[in-house]
Amino acid sequence: MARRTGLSPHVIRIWERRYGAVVPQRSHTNRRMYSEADIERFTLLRKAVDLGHGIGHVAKLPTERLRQLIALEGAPAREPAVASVLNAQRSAMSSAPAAQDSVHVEACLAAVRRLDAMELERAIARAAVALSRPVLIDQVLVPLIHEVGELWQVGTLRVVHEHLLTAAIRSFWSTIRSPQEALPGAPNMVITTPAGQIHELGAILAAATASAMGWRTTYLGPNLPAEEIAAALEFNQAQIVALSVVYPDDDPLLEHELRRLRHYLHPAIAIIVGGRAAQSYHRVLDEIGAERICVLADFRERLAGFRRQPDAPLATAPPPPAE
Ligand code: B12
Repeated sequence: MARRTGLSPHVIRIWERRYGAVVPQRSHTNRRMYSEADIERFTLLRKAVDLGHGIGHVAKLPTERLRQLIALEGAPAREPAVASVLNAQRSAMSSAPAAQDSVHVEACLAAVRRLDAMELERAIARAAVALSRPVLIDQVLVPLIHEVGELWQVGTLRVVHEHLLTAAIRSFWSTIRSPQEALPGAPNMVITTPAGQIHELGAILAAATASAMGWRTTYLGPNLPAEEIAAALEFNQAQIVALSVVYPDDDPLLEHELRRLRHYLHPAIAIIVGGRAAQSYHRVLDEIGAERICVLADFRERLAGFRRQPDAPLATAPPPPAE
């Protein structure tokens, strides 16, 4: 397959998984079985990428359209009319998700594989210079985290690789965050994960998303009991608490913690919960009036539409436990 298409097995897998470029059939032992049509499609996609198209722009094009594209652009000399068709096609495609990011994902992933902390930090920093903050988060960091998670699950990477990535993202977030980012008079948000939730990257990404939009953010790390979260909201006069819930999807302690949190907060304080396991707690989230927002783009919209309450509500956290 790799020999016939000119693509490495790794790229083939990424194009399949991340971009849905080809959906191969599976054998009864779950091995991928590529047809001639799949091979042609990968070959056309490789040529399109060689011609300068981002894989994200072309991955979902019908094969016939790809053939036309290669025939048009691969031709040695171009008539002016052809050039204008190409430009029209390019601008039509530019509304598709950008894919300049895949280069950055690959660079970061290569550094993770080599367990090269310095190179990983450099690769993230390069992406941060080249891309806007939302693109960096949505198109580089999120796919990178998910990819590392999958490679870890199948045993290609080890937990140390995941730890390296988590450490790099945590340190990247603290270096890019600057107090100047917060707009004057900006509302304040507390971001954390509830007690028992140790996966913190979703919370870090939510914090990075909010602070890039000019919010004052207080990121508290993971695994906080309800009364501490409420105390942080009270100290900072925060109006939103954003929580990330990733694993597991059936923790009764978490339900209890969420109810306790609601109990300590003024009803006007918004509780926003995201993360891959948030959906599993929809009942308790509905019960406490929390908003479930699992896509960072929706989070941005929500924050853009946020209106400060006229009289800032307070959380009423219980006093700290006696020594
Ligand atoms: C990093 C990581 C770890 C690290 C965590 C380190 C740390 N300090 O955070 C460590 C090694 C400790 C770890 C441990 C474990 N992990 Co883990 N881990 C991951 C990994 C790679 C990233 C997790 C993460 O932070 N995701 C958060 C974000 C990036 O992803 P997301 O939840 O999909 O969120 C998206 C949106 O919902 C949104 N979002 C997220 N949060 C929020 C919050 C708000 C407010 C908003 C608006 C949006 C939002 O943003 C994201 C981007 O779109 C994932 C892989 C993955 N695909 O997620 C596995 C994963 C979550 N882990 C998994 C497992 C199984 C475990 C362990 C049980 C492994 C073990 N055998 O010990 C333990 C559990 C520990 C525990 N007690 O909970 C599984 C869970 C499978 C499942 N059934 O759900 C995953 C999916 C890996 C896998 N593919 O199998 N893990």
